[in-house]
Amino acid sequence: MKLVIAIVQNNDSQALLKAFNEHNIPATKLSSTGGFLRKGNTTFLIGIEEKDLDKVLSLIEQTSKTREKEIPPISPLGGSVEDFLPGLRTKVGGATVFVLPMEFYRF
Ligand code: 2BA
Repeated sequence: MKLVIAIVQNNDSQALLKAFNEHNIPATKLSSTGGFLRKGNTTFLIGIEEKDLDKVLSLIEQTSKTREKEIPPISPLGGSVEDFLPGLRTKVGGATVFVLPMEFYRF
């Protein structure tokens, strides 16, 4: 068996949890804090058979991988921020994943 430890951004955690539930992947969700930025993130513990590993990694990638997003046009001046910062984009998401060999017991 394998233990997958996946650290994702809080914003992606609900979509990932939904995907795990839809695919009958057992998961435990923990609130965690990044040691460098000291911001909240979410850590999932997933205990699975080796045959399900690719599916789990693919779900994490689909919901949480780093991608670019347009910053919403909000301006204190009343106009659109895009008027003076056209096409402003930022990176969101990202997953750090560890896969460990595991022995599984349930008491
Ligand atoms: P990421 O590398 O995408 O890491 C996101 C979060 O994943 C980290 O949050 C940490 O909670 C976890 N993580 C990443 N690598 C890990 C590892 N090898 N072992 C255990 N947990 C790990 P933060 O620590 O708050 O880091 C946030 C972001 O700051 C990192 O994004 C990276 O881009 C940057 N960063 C982290 N440490 C850095 C350093 N020493 N110097 C420069 N940048 C750093």
